[in-house]
Amino acid sequence: MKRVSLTQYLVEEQRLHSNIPASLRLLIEVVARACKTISHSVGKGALGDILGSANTENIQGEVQKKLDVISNEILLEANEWGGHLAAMASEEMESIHPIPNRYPMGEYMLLFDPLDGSSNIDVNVSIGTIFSVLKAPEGMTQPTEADFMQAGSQQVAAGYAVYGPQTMLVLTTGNGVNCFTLDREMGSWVLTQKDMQIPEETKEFAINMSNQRHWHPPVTRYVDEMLAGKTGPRGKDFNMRWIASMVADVHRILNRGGIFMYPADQRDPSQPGKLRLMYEANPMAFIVEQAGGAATDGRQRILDIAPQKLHQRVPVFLGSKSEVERVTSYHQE
Ligand code: P6P
Repeated sequence: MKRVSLTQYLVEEQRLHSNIPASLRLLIEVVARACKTISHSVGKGALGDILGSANTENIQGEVQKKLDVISNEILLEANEWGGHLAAMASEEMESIHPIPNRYPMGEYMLLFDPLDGSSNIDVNVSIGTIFSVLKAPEGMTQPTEADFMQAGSQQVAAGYAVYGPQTMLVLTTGNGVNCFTLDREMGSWVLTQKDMQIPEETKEFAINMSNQRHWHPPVTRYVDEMLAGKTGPRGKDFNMRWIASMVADVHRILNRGGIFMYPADQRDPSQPGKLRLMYEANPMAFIVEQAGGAATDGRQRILDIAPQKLHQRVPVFLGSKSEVERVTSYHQE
């Protein structure tokens, strides 16, 4: 296949759909370049002073890894001077990050989890960066958290980088999902998978089974039926995967199907699940739906949820459409 760079792809996509104006193309290219820098840092491992704890806590009360803080800084510094953004928000920062006054404000707002899967950093398992792009409200002059409270259906772009055996960038701007592989020698992103489609059927599920005793009945029923295998109500055997890096689990599902679940459970009703709506569930739901899959919180489309708080959590069921519809129907019975 003739090598198509990220820039060429974005220019041609704009010609086709007129939905990637120059400022959005700049935003995506800047984020992609920042992900290259994060990939380089992640790849150093113990050879760079980047592993282990930063001895600080984020808003979630989670101990931050050095790479969490480094990745967050890389994304902030890469994006604040370009004039394409009005503000940023990150899992690693309690409040929003307005563009400094010394730079012009743009029409977009960028949200990200700079390094997702931190528990895997120190043991060399794939991790990733997740990002979501919203339009700044018309006439906004001083960004506030309220300006970010837009449903996932309002996203103009979303993507993730996965730092694994290959470094890959998966992107949607609302016309399908495309995947780019980092050519480390050239330092460029090369289009390697076009219009990714999630198989509607699957035999593979992803959930952290250690929480099983806390699940609500619909989840228990759904998983028990799969564990019952060929002689059970599903009439077929299922396989299980849990990488504990959402980006890696979602990337597998984009490529070969599956269902990813991080449900609410009976432990703490005020914390429904572990994943955050604005910069984990929404971007992944946009990508999954654009690839022909489905994404719900057990009752409604994730992209339809009206956000209340920047760091709010949401239960997540996403992947092969037939399985997401089944487990969602169990919640509605
Ligand atoms: P658990 C990583 O910390 C993360 O936010 C997601 O990437 C991942 O799917 C989940 O948490 C793993 O959670 O409870 O299995 O460690």
